[in-house]
Amino acid sequence: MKVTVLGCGAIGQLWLAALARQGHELQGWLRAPQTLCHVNVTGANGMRFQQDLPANSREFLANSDLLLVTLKAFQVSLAVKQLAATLNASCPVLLMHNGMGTVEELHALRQPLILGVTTQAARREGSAIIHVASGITHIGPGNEAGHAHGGLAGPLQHALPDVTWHDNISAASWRKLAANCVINPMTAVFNCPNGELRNRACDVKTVCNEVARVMQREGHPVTADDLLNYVWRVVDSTAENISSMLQDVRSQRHTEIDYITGYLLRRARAHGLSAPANARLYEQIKRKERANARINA
Ligand code: KPL
Repeated sequence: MKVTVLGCGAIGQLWLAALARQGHELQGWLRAPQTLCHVNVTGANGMRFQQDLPANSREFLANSDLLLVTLKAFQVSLAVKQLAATLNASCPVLLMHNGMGTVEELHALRQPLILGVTTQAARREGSAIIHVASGITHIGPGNEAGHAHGGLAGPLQHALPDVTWHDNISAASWRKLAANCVINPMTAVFNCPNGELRNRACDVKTVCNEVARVMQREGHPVTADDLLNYVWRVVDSTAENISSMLQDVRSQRHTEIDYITGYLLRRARAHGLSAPANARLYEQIKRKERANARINA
């Protein structure tokens, strides 16, 4: 396959390295245009991949068989819209980010849209990307045209297992959203690694119960206890992690809160539900974002 990867951060480089090892033709796409994209990944097995791959070629983009988007949620729709005119109308666009809401923003996209939810964990150490833990990547259609692209799961599975195709990706997206609604803002507010949320079990339960109620109204037959158990499994398996939102807050960057808790609150409102614990977390993170924006101004 000929693949363009838009967003060459930790997850983007992980896929670039994995797909390159399988002999696929690759390019990176960087927001500040460059001719080369440096990929430096140490795999979960200790194997290192270090290579300069081509970048930002319009001709390569026009002939790509897949556009894999690994940007932050708030960067996705503008960046995809800017490339869509060059992409072949039949080239699937696979979005892999935390949070939900980009599908709505890309409703007019003519290309097939695929959504990906991954538990692959990677982090940056200096100029290197460390593949911290293997996980599962769930993919499924994000628009009508996306339904025809279940065959993508094969080559992706060979490159970076496990990958599973779902005809309906909504349940997997909502479960990940639930974990992100609890872990990301709480760790950013309390400035702690994920595992320390074990000391705030009561708050975790309250936030999680509100998410479960919204999920039920969205048509997902989840119980509050099942969802809470799932969230604790994610907390425990990522106990040492500094969540992506806490990393963003510490680095005074914009966060994905509008696509995580913000999305949850929009869906709660649509169903006439209130979610006060989530609303409080949303306000606390927005306050941090505003303070950081003032520092950077
Ligand atoms: O997805 C994550 C993130 O940090 O964004 C979790 C699952 C919370 C792991 O840290």
